[in-house]
Amino acid sequence: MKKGNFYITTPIYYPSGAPHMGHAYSSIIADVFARFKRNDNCNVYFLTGTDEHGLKIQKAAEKAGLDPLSYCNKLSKVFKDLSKKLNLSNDDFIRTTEKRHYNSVNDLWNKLVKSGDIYLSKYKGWYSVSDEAYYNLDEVIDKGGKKISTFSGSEVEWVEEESFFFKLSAWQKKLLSFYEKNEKFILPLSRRNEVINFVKSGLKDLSVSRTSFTWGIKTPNNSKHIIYVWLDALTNYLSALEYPNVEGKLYKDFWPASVHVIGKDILRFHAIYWPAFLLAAKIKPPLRVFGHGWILSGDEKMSKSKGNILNPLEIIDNYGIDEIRYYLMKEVSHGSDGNISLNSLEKCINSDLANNYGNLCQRVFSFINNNCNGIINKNKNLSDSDKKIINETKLLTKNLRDFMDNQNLNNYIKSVIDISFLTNKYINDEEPWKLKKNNIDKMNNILHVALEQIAKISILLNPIIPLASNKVLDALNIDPKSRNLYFLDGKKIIPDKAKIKPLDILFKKINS
Ligand code: ME8
Repeated sequence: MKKGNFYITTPIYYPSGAPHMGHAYSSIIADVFARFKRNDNCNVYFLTGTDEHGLKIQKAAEKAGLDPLSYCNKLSKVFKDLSKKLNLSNDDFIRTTEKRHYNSVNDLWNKLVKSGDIYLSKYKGWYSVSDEAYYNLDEVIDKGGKKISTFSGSEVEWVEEESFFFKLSAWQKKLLSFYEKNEKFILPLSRRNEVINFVKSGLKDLSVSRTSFTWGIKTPNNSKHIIYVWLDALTNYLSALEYPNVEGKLYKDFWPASVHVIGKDILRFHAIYWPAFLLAAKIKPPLRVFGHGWILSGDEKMSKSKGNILNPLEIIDNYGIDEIRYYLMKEVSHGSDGNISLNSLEKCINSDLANNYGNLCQRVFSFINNNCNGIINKNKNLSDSDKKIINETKLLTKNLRDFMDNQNLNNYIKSVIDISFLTNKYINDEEPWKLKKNNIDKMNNILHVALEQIAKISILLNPIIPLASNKVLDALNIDPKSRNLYFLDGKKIIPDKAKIKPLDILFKKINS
């Protein structure tokens, strides 16, 4: 019996240039939660994809000398390839140029028209093509002769054109009461406060169509208008579930979404506009929006326009995908921004992966393979120190599900790596190699406890470093179907007679 359904999404990426670490970061976070929930026996649907309409993409295509669709076909593939390279376990990859998405956007638009939430008027104000966002007059400043958004730092242009509007102002009170009723709709809590303050300060109606360019989805009843790219893009989360077929299995199982993982720069769209559109269309809003911080290079957001990009593909080729996944998840604090560098990446690989988890596995496996023919029989009487490490591990694992349910990945990893550290210490203190001649029963128990510890740590690290942890679990002869979190409820993983296979070095230490 599955425990429940869990629908998790990444932002769909603008294929307006090469992918960078920020993209990799958003995707890996979502993948870790998806894998954890699968290991916890949930029915998981994990979605990623590309956001292909709007002026930003139209301009990128023009610059590349291609028509927009050919351009998107080419660039969307780059992002799809990246998802493989990042070892994402996504169940679907959606493109907003697909027919299924058009059907879904048209239906949502029609619902908003029908509910009386859309009206025709004229937009006059600032627009940032790079953010695909409208900004209020008080959000724009003059900098070096250019008009800049104070929110994002990107350049804005003055726009005056006929436009359909969504009555966002009418949703202010309803949104505030929605946030109040759903305390964990926005995590971390600091971001929730940001959003609530913004909504309290007053919401203006939102322009939801453009007439000055053509690359997008036409409004159903007026082909002069292109649907605002954010209304188009956000709907991808429904399109992938075959919306408007609300009687279909995918939609029934997975809507409302469990978590939209996003970067803090796109919080307004997900935490204000999206629930307002959905409430207006009488569709349940998602259960959670998790806004992670930025990856910084120096003190600036890493982005193409700033030219301070660490290329994820190059780094993966040089260091390995598990290493990058671990580093990004461990070192960058999830609520706030984090600086990354090759130097701290190397330190992290050495300290946590090579010297801690890798070393633990290697020393226990080599000893058992070299001295016990790969077989360890557990005996009855566990010593006090055996019992102590088992109990300490129980304490460290107590809150793990809770951490993951609240997207507190930093504390999760810290607890797991502490278990590995404790287990190394236990082996150092117990010195099983000294017991081979005189107390083989005690030695066997220590090694058996060590194997059980390694199995637990490997299952817990599996969502973060799937390749290495699966190598260890293979060498422990643990069936892929049994690599789940039942041990958190007291189930043993390693049989009393444990047979292991040889294990290659997991992580090479980097000498710099
Ligand atoms: O925003 N650090 O797409 P996108 C951390 N198409 N995260 C970063 C980052 C950085 N330096 N730079 C970007 C879009 N990101 C829209 C999404 S969803 C319906 C539509 C994150 O390709 C950014 O915060 O510009 C966002 O979550 C994601 O990468 C995609 O950015």
